[in-house]
Amino acid sequence: MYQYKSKRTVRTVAAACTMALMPLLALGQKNDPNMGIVPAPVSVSKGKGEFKYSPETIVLVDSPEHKAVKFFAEYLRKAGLATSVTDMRTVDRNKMSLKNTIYLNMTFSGDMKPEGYELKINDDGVELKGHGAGMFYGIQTLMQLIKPTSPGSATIPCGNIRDFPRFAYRGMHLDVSRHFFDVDFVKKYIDVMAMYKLNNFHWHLTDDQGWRVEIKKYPKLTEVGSKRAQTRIGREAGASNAPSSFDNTPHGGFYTQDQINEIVNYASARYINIVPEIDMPGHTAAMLAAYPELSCDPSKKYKVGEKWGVYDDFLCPTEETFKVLYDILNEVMDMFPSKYIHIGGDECNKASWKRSQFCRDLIASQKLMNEEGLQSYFIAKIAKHVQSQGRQVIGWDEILEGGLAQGAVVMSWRGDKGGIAASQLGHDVIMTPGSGGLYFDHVQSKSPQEPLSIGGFAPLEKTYNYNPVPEVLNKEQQKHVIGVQANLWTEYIATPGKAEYMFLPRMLALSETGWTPTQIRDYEDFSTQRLPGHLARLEKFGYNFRVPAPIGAKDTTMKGGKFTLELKPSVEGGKVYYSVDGNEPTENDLVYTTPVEITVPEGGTVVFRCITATPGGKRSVSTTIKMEN
Ligand code: TNX
Repeated sequence: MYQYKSKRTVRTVAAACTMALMPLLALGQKNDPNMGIVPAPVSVSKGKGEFKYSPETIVLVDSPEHKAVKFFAEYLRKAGLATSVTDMRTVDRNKMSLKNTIYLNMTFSGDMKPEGYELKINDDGVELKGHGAGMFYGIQTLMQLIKPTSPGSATIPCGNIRDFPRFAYRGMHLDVSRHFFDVDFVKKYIDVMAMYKLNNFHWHLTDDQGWRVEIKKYPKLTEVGSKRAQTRIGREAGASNAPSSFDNTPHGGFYTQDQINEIVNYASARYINIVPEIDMPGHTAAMLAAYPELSCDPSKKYKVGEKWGVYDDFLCPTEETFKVLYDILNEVMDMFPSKYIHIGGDECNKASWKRSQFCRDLIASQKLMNEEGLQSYFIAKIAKHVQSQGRQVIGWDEILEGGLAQGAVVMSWRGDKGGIAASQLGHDVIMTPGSGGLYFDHVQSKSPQEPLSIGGFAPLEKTYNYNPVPEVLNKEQQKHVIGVQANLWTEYIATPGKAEYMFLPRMLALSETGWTPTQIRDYEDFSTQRLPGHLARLEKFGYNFRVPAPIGAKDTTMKGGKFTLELKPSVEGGKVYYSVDGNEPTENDLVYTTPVEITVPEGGTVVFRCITATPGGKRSVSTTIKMEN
């Protein structure tokens, strides 16, 4: 949106401009009602003044062993705000003054919504009420509000916040099969999820291109299945199989059960559940490379996938296969305490089943309709096994085909329709459609400067505005939408830096979709008032991210003779650089300080280009504004 300095300019310029322009609010004129917090809380009333945190401030707690309290104490220590944590049980409440204290209150009376909290910040003290996850989320909010000033000191703006999430399931997915990501990166991913109150980490551990979890009973899954000889370079479309189209570099990696344990505990300390996914019956080339006897044609030579896409060969539904899968799932359930176990079920094109006499016979003997029925038979057996251990299965929306297994939760990825159908059948669903801007492997802008990606188009605003509850559902059916998730598939994402570029800042938009009530969601407030501060904070924490275009700038062509361009850096503490000769701006170009006045000679054109540069030296892709007279 273009912003203009004065009403007079607006009128003059607007008269000369095309409809492409929707000027009007001066930047920064709108006051953020959410105290900068992401995701925006349910209710905020801003106060006056601030609480001054000093070395004398006492943190009072009901239970020092509580994991949220331990987390907060560790944060204070790392932020140089070390203070004494006093156990409330050791003091006389009647004599204790709450002045100059931060009281983490877990023993209050009265109701609190699940995962909810209440935070009161006055100039003489802070009180946070919550239980379990609620206390943890209150702490996350508090951490967003604390502004360190000098060593040992900080300020916290006064205000009252009451907050709880819209959805119980707020998820982020990570594909570690197409490219392996190490333990440190997984922890860093979990850290940022926790900062934004996301509570389910969907860990895509197996696929055609690599099996990434140690299974003691079947060691070849990792010995063989975790390594591929090489990887296809560049985009798959129209690709040849010529040796030159591969990188000739082995790729591999897996997590030992000890490492998995460590990560499960790490996540749990941050109130994040891990949903492990063992994809079946499709996306199993890595498994077949290790155990070809699980395929419909064991005489064939299978290798761990080196290209992307959907493979023809996958698991054969023999009793031997089911036995192996039950064993694998038993080990997985021992490692992951999650109520939900994801069993994939996506993109199984059934080619090898069609060729197999065994499958044809099974379809006949089980009186199934066809291969779709066989897929449903497969999933139902697996679901039954998982449920017999007291867990619930989640599957991609293909598990609807041929009949949905009892109790299965559906993850709707091919649009909303799978989610709609499943909730109408009375099943719980998690919405994660690519068409809703929730595929974080899709590009974030149409600029040729974006890095190579799988395609698709999911700009921040689209992610932000996705509505997980389709309007066609009635009230009862709507209750089956238990949450929302975004997916990070990594065919074209080989490094932590690129992964971070792809999921930030979109993860913050997702967090607000999952948490904040629809009525108070506001993209303008999110992207212009709150995001800049969060990006600066994420940069300090060592995250890479896609730097948004300067606020106020959008690729466009405008007609007219006089323009005033008012811009703002999209990252707090950053700068806007621009050029007026059409060249790509860099830090050596003009630095934006005040609104730029541009006069376009009659018959002429001015090409204005601008970027945001962050305090840490990251740059946005450039935005081009063409002005023609
Ligand atoms: C579809 S989403 C897949 C994945 C790919 C992804 C790429 C889903 C259940 N299956 O195997 O990685 O598209 O965007």
